[in-house]
Amino acid sequence: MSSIKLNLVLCSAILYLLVCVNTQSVHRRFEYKFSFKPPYLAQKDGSVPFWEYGGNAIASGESVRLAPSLRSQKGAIWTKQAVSFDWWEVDIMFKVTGRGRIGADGLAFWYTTQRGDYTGEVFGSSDRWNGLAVIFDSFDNDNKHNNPYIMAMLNDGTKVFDHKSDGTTQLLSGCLRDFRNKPFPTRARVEYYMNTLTVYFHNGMTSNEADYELCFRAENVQLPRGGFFGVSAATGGLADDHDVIHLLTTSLHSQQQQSGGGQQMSADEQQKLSQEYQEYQKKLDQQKEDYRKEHPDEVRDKDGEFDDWFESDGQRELRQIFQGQTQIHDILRDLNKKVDEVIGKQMNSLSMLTAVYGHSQGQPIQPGAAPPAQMGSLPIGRHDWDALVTNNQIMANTIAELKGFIIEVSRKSDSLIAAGGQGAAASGINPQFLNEIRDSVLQVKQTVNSVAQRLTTQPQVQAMGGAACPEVSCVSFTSMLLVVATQLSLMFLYSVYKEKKEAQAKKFF
Ligand SMILES: [Ca+2]
Ligand SMILES: [Ca+2]
Repeated sequence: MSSIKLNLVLCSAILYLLVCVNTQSVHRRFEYKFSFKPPYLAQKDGSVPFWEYGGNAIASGESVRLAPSLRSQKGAIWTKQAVSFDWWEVDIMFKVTGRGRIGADGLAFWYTTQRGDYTGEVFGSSDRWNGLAVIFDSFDNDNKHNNPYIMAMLNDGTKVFDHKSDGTTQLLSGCLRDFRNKPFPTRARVEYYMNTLTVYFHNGMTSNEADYELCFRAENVQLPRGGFFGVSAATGGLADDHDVIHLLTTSLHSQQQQSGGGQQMSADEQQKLSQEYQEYQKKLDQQKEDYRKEHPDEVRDKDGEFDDWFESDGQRELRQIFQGQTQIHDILRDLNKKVDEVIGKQMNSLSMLTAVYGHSQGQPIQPGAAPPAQMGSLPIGRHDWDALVTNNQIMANTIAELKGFIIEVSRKSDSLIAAGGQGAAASGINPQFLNEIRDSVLQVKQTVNSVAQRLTTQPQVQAMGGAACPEVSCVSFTSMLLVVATQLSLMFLYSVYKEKKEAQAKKFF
């Protein structure tokens, strides 16, 4: 009993915490100047609006290939503007793919005071950076069998990244996750809010948006203000393709920030920004229109590329397997949620019944009887008490009805056995099958007898103790009766069906 109470206290404490967290709501704003995504990620001149890229990086309409699967390639993409907000969340969707069982070197997300070089030494960007690097390190340089690895490293502009040890002694935190060659794009969500840095990772085994898991959380992280966002990648002797499909930035503002001086600024700024955005959108639409006019045969070309539209048997099979897996995963998660709900409800009812039982010990519950004298101190009112007593009565009546029903079924099954025995020779029903049915029916009869016995002894026990039947066994008992009844009816139907079928088969011969 004490463990149940302890659990309840814990549950309410967690609920309270959740409510507290929810009340401190975060205002979020999508920052299009610090984001890119398909379609039309790159414009027709190859530029990515608000971003600049270099090295071996190539941008297309669908993704930015930071480093292709060739030896010793380096590339990066950086925001043109410095960040103007304190707290942010960046969602990066990327793919690291290669033919090898192992690949190299990896990819890095940056938030630094200066944009890095396009030919730097650290995953395609500069060493001795000032700010944050979240590194997706594919290659196991120190041969400790702990790569691919995701890690964050802070630098004040003095430290040189130690490739030989994969930065093991320098990292802030990290997690061992494989991000290469996944069926769906992998994703990372880097959140920096109130000096807490959190990295979530989506392993790309499903296409479900909600399947992020925590990689690490670090508190008291001080990042410099006004930095630049960037993503870079590099290959070595081994080479993977490093593609970034999208990078979406959201600025995070606490409630205080909203109600403070930020309000005035945001009204003007917002109007200016939305105007700018509309102009940009118009320009983009115009360019798309021009492009279509200049390339009228584009549609016809696309028709010719039928090969892309088909998939091989292997590809289809794989796709179907992953779709199935995703569905199973979703169902399991929903089931988990429901089981949690049921457990919660059960705990509530248990605690209520425990309270009632504790106070009414020694005083049998009689239908229509007045509640006990100490009712006033109970956590339930008279109304609840009456409801409980009525429920009890209804339950007893239902059990009595079920008993009658089962006795009837039992009688019918007896006559069925007798008829089956006579008709077996005539209709040619397999004697083994009949024996099986007989065994099952005998088993059921035994169960029914024991049930009937229990039903007759139960009222006496109730009259003596008032609570000799614990709540849990009552519930399983009723469901057991139902199962027995269903089983009997099914068997009856099956034997009739079989007889008919055999008779039909006979007609054919
Ligand atoms: Ca490495
Ligand atoms: Ca390593």
